[in-house]
Order: sequence, then structure tokens, then C-alpha cells
Amino acid sequence: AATLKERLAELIPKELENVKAARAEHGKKSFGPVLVDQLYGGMRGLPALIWDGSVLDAEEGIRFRGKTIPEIQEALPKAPGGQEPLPEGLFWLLVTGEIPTAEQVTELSKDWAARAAIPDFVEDIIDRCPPTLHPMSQFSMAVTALNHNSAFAKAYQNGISKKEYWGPTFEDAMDLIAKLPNIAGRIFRNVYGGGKLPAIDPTKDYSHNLATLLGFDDKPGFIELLRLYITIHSDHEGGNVSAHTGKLVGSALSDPFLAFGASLNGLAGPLHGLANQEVLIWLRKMQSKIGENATDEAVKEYVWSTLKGGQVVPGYGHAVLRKTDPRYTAQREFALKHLPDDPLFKLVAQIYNIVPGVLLEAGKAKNPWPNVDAHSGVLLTYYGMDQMNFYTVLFGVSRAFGVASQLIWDRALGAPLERPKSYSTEAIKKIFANK
Ligand code: FCX
Repeated sequence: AATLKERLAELIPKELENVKAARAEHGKKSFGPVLVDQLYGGMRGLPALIWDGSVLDAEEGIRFRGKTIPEIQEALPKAPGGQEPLPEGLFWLLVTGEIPTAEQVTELSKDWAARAAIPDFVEDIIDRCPPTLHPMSQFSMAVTALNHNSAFAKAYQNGISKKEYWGPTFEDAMDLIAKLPNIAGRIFRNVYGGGKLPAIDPTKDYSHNLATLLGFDDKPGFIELLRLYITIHSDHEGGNVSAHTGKLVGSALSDPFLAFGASLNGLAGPLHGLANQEVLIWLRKMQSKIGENATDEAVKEYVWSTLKGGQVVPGYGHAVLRKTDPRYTAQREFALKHLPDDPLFKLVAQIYNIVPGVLLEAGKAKNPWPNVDAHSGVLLTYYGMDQMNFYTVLFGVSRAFGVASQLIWDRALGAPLERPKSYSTEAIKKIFANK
């Protein structure tokens, strides 16, 4: 069977033709007007990027290469005895658009295990960080420092031809994903204790190894959770802050380590990936204020007090989605299967019945429904990971899958430097004065 790189080499010439044909047929068609409000409004809804791994529908949620979350849960290979899809398979799907065989997935696990070691100096960088430095800052520094051994950066310095860019980009993308468990595990143990980092086991899958490095591999449920978690957090089309940042920085031909380091800095913001930490902090604050088995009335009042304090309700709302996030639903189903009686899970379910009504009544949020972050912390807490400010690191490990696969294609298809046009308010006033 073909390796992922061999399959890519077959697919790239076809995709170059496919893009050429799409541009020849549709290239001069208009995508509709741009409103001045969109320049001021964070470019919401502005069609502006090509992103092949996934497309987000406001009502239905994410599809990875055309497949919904339940469809990929069904179709992707599982670990022996496991029920959740292996993220290795999701990566194969994101890169090729094809469902891999179990054998191809096993080969990827082995390949990543073989690439997993991180340079000594990167270990030193992590070890020197004060434990008070947020794990996301440590994560982004370590990933950025991997640029030291970038195959792409080296090939570029050696004068590689543009047609060949994708090869070293692929190697960097694979190295990037492979090295994240060692980075995440080292940060976790430095910050929270837990002893020396064990070695990666080349016979185990990626999520199993990640669980081992974090010190949670004695819990089979946690390993299964990581498989699901990494799969559903991997990609959410191209416009979100982390994905778009990676693509933007990559467009300057910064290598995948520099590009994904930048993605992580965006993911670390509270309106984006940091929200999963914020949800747990918010839930704990609520419990300390109104007690553990609070009535619906008391919860409702607490939600209102959050809004009246000028804060957002973390885990609710979305820039694109207008219905409950299917990533939330997938995690809820996992909880129903593995932890139906967990008190914190019950609180999350109780909140689901209250927050949307309050947000609707408050009348500002365009989407009152929960997003992915409303649920993830509860599952991690159940398995004993209550180190909330580590949660976004796991989101970051997952997001590498989506960003890395797009970076490979951007270099294969010769994606240009991004350079949209900006205007000053003075310029807007002048341009539209008499229109
Ligand atoms: N609580 C309170 N107010 C909210 C809200 C929420 N959960 N969601 C939106 N609003 C407010 C906005 O703050 C905005 O207020 P303003 O007019 O005073 O600026 C207004 O409603 C309109 O915002 P809207 O168009 O609905 O949403 P945006 O596209 O601007 O923002 C996010 C989307 C996700 C940033 C917003 O819903 C939010 O802040 N949610 C809470 C944080 C969160 O959960 N982020 C994670 C999102 C995601 F899943 C991820 O990236 O991981």
C-alpha cells in the first residue's frame, strides 16, 4: 500500500489541474458585494480563502472533506478494542480526501513515533520556563524553536525550486505533529509535577502515547477521549483565528513550525481556544457562589450576573455556527456513554437548558447555542485532568492536524503571499462620500 507521501505525490498533479479548471471556469465570477461593515466587523462572512480540509456550515456544523463527525466516527479505523476514530486516519483524510486502511493508519502511528523526539535545546527551553508561564506560551515557544531543524527552511536556503516546496513542507508537517506529544508532556510535567517523561512506545497509537506522556495512560477512557478529542478539534475550516493565522504566516514561506507557532498564539486567546479553560473556571466560580446542586433559577441568575458584569458566557456563541456545535454533541454522547452520572456533566447539561434562553433574551449574541469548548473541560476533569490552564494545549495539539495538512497543500498548489487591502476611516469617508 502507498504511504501518505506517495499518495500525495499522485494526487498533487491532479489537484493542480482541478484548481486550474475551477479557476478557468469560475475565476472571474463575483462572490457578491463587500459591505463597508465587513471591514469594520472582523471580516465576518467575507469569502476570502481556499481551505480544502473542511468546510463549516452555519446550521449543520463542520464537515471534514465532505464528511460529518458521525460519518467519520463510523468510517475511520479504530484502535484494537477502541470505538473512537484514530486521529491518524483523520489526518490522512484531511490530506488526501480519502479514508485510509487500518494498515495505512498503523504506518502513520509508527512514522510519528519514530519522529517524536525533540532536540535537547528545545527541552531546555521548556525546562527553563517558570511554571507560572501559561502552558500555551511555553507551547508556542517550543514549536517556534523547532524551526531550527526545518527541512523546508533548509531547502529554501539551498535554493529549492518552487515546484518542489511541498516535499520538505510535508516532512516538517509530519515532524511537527509527531513532536507535539513530547512537548505537551514535558510542559505538563514541568508545570504540575508527575515525574520524568516516559518514552514514546512505537507500537502504540498517537493518542495512547500522548496519554502516556501526560501520565494518564492507566485510564483507557482517557485514551479513547483523546482519540475523539483530537479528531473533532483538528480543523474548523480556514477563517478561524488559529487556522487563518497558520495559513497567513505560511504564505510568507515561513516554515510549518513558524506558521503553527503563530497559530498557537491565536488559539491562546479567550474568545478562541482559551475558552475551554474559561468554561471550567466559570463553572467552578458558579459552584462556589451558588453551591453544587443549584436550582435552575439560581443558575439563571448567575448567567445574568455574568452578562451584566460585561463578560461573555464562555463556551456559548460562535462567529459562524447558528446551531448547537456538533463537536459539542459528540462530546455529550461520549459523556452519556462513559460518565452519565458525573455531577459536572449534569451541570453542563443543566446549563444547556438555561444559557440559550438567557442569551436570546439579552438579545446580542447571534448564536445562543454551545460551541465545542462548553463540553471538553468536563470530560478531561472526569478523568482527573483538572489542570484547567493546560486544556488549550490539547486543543493546540489537535489543531496542528488541520493547519499542517493545509500548509502542505498551500505549498503544493503554489498559494500566493496573502496581502488583502486595508483602508483608513478617512479613506472610507472619502471613497463613499457621494455614493
Ligand atoms: N456571551 C455573552 N455575549 C456574547 C456571547 C456570549 N457567549 N457570544 C456573543 N456575544 C455578544 C458579543 O460579545 C457581541 O457583543 P458586542 O456587540 O457588545 O460586541 C454580540 O454578542 C454579537 O456577537 P456575535 O456576532 O454573536 O459573535 P462574534 O462572531 O462577534 O463572536 C464568539 C463569536 C465565539 C467570539 C462569541 O460568541 C464569544 O465571545 N463566545 C464566548 C467565548 C467562546 O466560547 N469562544 C470559543 C469559540 C469557539 F468555539 C472556539 O474558537 O473555540
